[in-house]
Amino acid sequence: MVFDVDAVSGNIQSITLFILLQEQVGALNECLQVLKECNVSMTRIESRPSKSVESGYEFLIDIDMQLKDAVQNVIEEIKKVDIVRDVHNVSSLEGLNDTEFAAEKVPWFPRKISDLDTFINKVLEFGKELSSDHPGAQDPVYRQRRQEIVEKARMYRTGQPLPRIEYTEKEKNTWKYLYTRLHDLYPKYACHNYRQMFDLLEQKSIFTPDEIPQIEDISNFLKERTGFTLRPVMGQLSSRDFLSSLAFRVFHSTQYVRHHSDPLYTPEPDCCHEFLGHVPMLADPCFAELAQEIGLASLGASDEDIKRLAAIFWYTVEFGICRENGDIRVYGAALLSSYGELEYAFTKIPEKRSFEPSEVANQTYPLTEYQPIYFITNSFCDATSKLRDFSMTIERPFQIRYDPYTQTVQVFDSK
Ligand code: NLE
Ligand code: FE
Repeated sequence: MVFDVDAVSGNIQSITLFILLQEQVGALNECLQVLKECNVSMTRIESRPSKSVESGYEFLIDIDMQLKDAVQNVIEEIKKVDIVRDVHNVSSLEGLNDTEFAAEKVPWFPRKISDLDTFINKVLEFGKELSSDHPGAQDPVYRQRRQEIVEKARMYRTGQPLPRIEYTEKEKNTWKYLYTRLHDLYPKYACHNYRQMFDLLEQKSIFTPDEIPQIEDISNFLKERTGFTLRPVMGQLSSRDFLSSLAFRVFHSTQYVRHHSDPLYTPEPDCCHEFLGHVPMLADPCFAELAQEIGLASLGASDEDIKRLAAIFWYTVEFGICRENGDIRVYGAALLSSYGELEYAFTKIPEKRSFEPSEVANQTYPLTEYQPIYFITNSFCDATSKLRDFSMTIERPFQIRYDPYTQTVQVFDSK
């Protein structure tokens, strides 16, 4: 035994160690042996492949220490293990402070779930004032109704009950019309994972053609399935803000309904798009994990990288198509919520290319028209693993870990 940290009494403190190992059979075991010899109890461990060292592995290990000064001794002992490339106490850094962030020119990002409240009034052009080519732009009654609905999103703060909307007959008719039309197309065009979750939502009577679901009921459903929750939003957020919320498994959802004059396509997100497009996919555990990973990769990323992540998001989460049993199927939300574009996507008009993250990341796209190009992946699983590979390539001068218990992100120096 090297020394016994329990020998001195004091308050127990939780310390997080960052350890970088060269991959080798039993490598981790050797480090854990050191902890055992130091009589240190480990309370949590996380691992991932290293981005900086080839065939290296990074571990974050939480240990309970009674004596703070003993941490350095433990670190020194671990350093002696020859496959250890780096080890340091990341909890002592308590994240990089604001001055360090400013020096590194790291854009601000949310650290805790209530930080998402800062996005409330930051909506893009469509949000409060409809742009002129929106079908509802010239309809004062529609605009007034939207105002009423977004007002509830404006008042919402993290932790409050999610606002419920009493939808009008006109809105319910729009929903019902789109729902029934899409319902007929899904068996032919929607991917397996989507249909499975859609069926479950129907079984639970959350999805029915007659009633527009409430975000509260959907959020409770998602929470049980994947830990995702919805929060109301006044309109479209910037890519940076929107993506960052995914790090917390929070999905921003509009509550207003598209204009009744064109139920089969709307240029911007509305609740039909969020519910019929995104919700079934967010209920899939594999997809949820992936969505969060993109969110985590976006935190503090450069403007250039946010643009690339947003393009990848666009061509997968919004407009993704995959192969399934020799056919092509849709998993992208913006197609799954638009009868018009869903049918169009399967015609010969749009170009279809195979999905290559590095190509897609630099692709530009129209926001408010049918897409000229779609990208196809080999399978839904392949799409998620390609997305993951891409999100791993985003370089930042620090590392991030999400703590689901406190719903906070921990930032630490990885240099
Ligand atoms: N065009 C989609 C629809 O009609 O549902 C909405 C797109 C949101 C990005
Ligand atoms: Fe969307």
